[in-house]
Amino acid sequence: MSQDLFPDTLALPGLTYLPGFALGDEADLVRAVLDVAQGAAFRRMKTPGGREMSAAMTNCGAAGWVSDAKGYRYARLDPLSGAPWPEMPAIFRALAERAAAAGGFAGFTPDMALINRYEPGAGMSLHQDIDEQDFSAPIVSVSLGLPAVFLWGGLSRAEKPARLPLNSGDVLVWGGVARKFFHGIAPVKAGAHSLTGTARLNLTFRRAL
Ligand SMILES: O=C(O)CCC(=O)C(=O)O
Ligand SMILES: [Mn+2]
Repeated sequence: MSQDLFPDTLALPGLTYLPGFALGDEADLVRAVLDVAQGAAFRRMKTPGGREMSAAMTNCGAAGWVSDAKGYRYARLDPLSGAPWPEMPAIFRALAERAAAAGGFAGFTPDMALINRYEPGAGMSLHQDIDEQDFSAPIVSVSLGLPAVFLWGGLSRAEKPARLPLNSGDVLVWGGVARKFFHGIAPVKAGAHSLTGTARLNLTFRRAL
């Protein structure tokens, strides 16, 4: 069932919250993440300013999101191995397409997924997803493992973000006028989850190329 976050206002259209949408696929999704990580290890990238990000990342699909001294970008090859990123698991693509359709973006097919791994204390500061070629495509974001608080701002960094608690199996879809809204993840609290242990995993599906 889809649920509009702020049904009484037009202030934040474009974000669809699908609580528990991926619950039936949780175990298979986590297994697929481990498969991807066999081919392209999780690593903590550096911002262009030289700061190590707190979330560890890897990618699958036609390109991977990377960050280093040269900036943020999509790369067809994994800079760690020099090889293409692992293929996107079929279960990833199927879930992303179903969720996008449920969020009003029927026909969306991701060409990559960025996978974030948050250990306790790790988070993601407010940012926009703006390195992709095609902003008509939405972002589909899947949460697995430890809970987190999603921060949902606006078009300007100054806007105070709303706080949306996310649990394992929850999916968010945002696009259209909200495609470039600032968002982030508050530092993840320590805990244990039967499938992911001490971590939260996030799959972010995009049309990057
Ligand atoms: O972990 C999340 O839920 C959000 C991740 C995110 O915004 C990103 O990878 O760009
Ligand atoms: Mn993002």
